[in-house]
Amino acid sequence: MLRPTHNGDRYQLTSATAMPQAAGFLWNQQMMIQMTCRGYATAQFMQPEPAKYAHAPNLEAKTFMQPEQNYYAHHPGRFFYLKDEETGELFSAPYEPVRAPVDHFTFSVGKSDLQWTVEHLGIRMELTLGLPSRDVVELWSLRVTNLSGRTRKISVYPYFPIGYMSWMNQSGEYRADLGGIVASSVTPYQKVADYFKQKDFKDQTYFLCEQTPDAWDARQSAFEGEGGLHQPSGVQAQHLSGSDARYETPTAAVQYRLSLSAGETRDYRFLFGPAFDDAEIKAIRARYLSADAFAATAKDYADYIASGRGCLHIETPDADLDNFVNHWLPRQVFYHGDVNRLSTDPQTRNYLQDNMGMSFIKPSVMRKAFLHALSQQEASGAMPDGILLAEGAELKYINQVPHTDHCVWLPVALKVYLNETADYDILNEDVIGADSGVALTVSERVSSAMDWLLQARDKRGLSYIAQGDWCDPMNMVGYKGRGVSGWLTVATAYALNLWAEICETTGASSSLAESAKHFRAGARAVNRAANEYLWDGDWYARGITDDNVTFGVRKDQEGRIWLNPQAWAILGGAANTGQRASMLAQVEQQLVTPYGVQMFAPPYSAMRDDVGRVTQKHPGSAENGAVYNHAAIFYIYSLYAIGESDRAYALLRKMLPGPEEIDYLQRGQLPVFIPNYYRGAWREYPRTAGRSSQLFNTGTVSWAYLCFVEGLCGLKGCADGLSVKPQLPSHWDGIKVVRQFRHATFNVSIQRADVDKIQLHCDGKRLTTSRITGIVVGKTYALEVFIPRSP
Ligand code: CEZ
Repeated sequence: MLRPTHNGDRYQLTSATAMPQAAGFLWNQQMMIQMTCRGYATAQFMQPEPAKYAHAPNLEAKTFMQPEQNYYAHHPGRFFYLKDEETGELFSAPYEPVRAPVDHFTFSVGKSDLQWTVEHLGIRMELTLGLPSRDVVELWSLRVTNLSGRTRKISVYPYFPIGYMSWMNQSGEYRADLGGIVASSVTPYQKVADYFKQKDFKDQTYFLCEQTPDAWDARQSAFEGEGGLHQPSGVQAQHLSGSDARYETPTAAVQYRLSLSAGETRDYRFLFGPAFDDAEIKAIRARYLSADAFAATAKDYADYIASGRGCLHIETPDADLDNFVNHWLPRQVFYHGDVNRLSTDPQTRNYLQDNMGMSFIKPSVMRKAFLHALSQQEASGAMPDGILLAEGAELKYINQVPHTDHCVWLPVALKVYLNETADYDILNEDVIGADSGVALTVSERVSSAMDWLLQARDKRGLSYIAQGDWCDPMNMVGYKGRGVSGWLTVATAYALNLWAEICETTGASSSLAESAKHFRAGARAVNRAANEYLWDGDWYARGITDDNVTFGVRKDQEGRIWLNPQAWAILGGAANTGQRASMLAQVEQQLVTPYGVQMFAPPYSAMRDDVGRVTQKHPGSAENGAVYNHAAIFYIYSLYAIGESDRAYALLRKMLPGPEEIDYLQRGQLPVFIPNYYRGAWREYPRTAGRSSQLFNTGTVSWAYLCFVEGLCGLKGCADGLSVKPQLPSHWDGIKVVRQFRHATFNVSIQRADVDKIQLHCDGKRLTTSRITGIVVGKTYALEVFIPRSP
């Protein structure tokens, strides 16, 4: 049903019904498209805010990308009907809208294209979707082959619904001069000011055909008629009717009537996308609509994707894991760092963590993003809720709700960048405040952010939560101004310690040495407060409400134990060895499921109005007790930090669907990305537990890559080189790794042997330390690492 090909750089699904939501996605800096195996599509492009060129058939609300989207018969998609002209039989590729059982189905997800092969009625249809690396346009190719051994008369109908474009103005028609269907609209607005913002929008949607079709429909109702999408009236007729749409819902359906001799093949190419005007459509056609241009574009796009290939190649006993780490995980990290989730105002924590991942792929991107984020720091040292990326961008959605954690992510992201690059010069870089115009160095700004965290605490020394911390929807713990976050308290200690460590490492100036002392002392104070007020006997509480109720504690029926405070108490040093042991045991007992570790348990079944809207989400979905992978990866990272290699690996492996078929079916997702969550509520709702959100926007991936690089493989950068401390799960004998690091290549073999501590050989010579220093740019090193048999 599901198999990797070509060394795992493609995954093929051979059923359209086993995992109906299974999807792949492609993007460039201007657009993104996610397509399910059955042909439904969700696409967006930036102008500069996210916009659509194929719409739902009804008025749509604007929102950020959502998990677990439901698809329905009229959902936007890209479909190809095929009719046998002799018998009238019909099917559609990939699968929707006809849903005819076909003889052969393959959905093949590649890193730089999506393909389908569908065979039925003795005809094969092969579809490929590609994107260019810059422009907003879908490149579709269709190959039709007659497999039946006799001459056939068929009609093929590409059908690309355009949907309800606008309540002000929408239309569509076939344009012989442009060679396709063009739908026009005016993006609705009411304020005069919006006219000036929107007048340059790409309000046209085109569907261009390389070969002139025999017939077409540009009006949805004419194409669909009384037959419905399973049997459109247009398709039942001999010819599509040549309709237009005049303030009616437009569509793009065209017909090719053909006679194919036995074995004959025909190739077609189409373009689909948004444009401003005819001139732009003509230019797009000229640039892309030919066999040569398709080939050149595919190569260019593959190069673009390959430019995000990451710094790690592994060969372990688990081939599916290798596929994921070598091909798909860096791709998803690259997506996040390259396009910032197609948002012009990413949440500050997302922006910093998504770019943190770029440290492994294109460190210069992370550097620039870090400086950009700091330029929006407030005079108080606080970081804003979102980082504005485009001129005229505004803080939207969740960024209008005050959250108190954003400063934490500065040292977290910076540390990863410094480990990877040793670019300590960045600390002396001047950053000019966007509002204030004041120049401060990076280290001054990070210090002021850390001081902000230190002062944003109550009399007890616990961190205020306002209307949320990392957990966005935890909006009512502290909205009256008194509630505190247990997680943010221990995370503050982690941030302070990280920053102190960076200051100590550079150590050059005495002021940095002073800062280090100051922040170490701050972290100790914070941790003392955490232990005094938040330790509940076996684990840390999640917080204390405005009305002084401690929650996330033993006596709670719901939301009893939360993962984040435990993970970050390990990282930040609040927890001593004894506390760690009891936390780990409780997490194991209360939170670990076959699909990963839940963010908390039990899920809330009803509103708790001193915690907030997180408790109103469906139990087991999203933040309400799902296996929320971002929270899970913090915990995994903390396990690697304390050498809990087996626990860490077991949970890390569960981020990935499979490899057993039953697990794929339950999760419903291909192993080509990590979703933001798998359903939790494993005890309460086992039927849905494990189901993927299908949402590939998640802060998880930069941390997951970090866990593979620095945790599992233990190949972590330090100021003067590369430190080597692998943490293989105990059932593995050895692995091979190729690690790109500071412009050198390390071919690493890690083997269990009869040694009592790690032994390192570099280019045949035994080293006395476990780090490689004096790394030479361009050089290839051979490392042999022997690790003890029992950890
Ligand atoms: O958004 C994510 C945020 O992007 O939720 C995480 C948070 O740390 C990330 O920064 C945990 O709360 O508003 C909501 O209720 C949504 O659930 C968002 O919080 C959530 C969405 O999954 C984003 O795609």
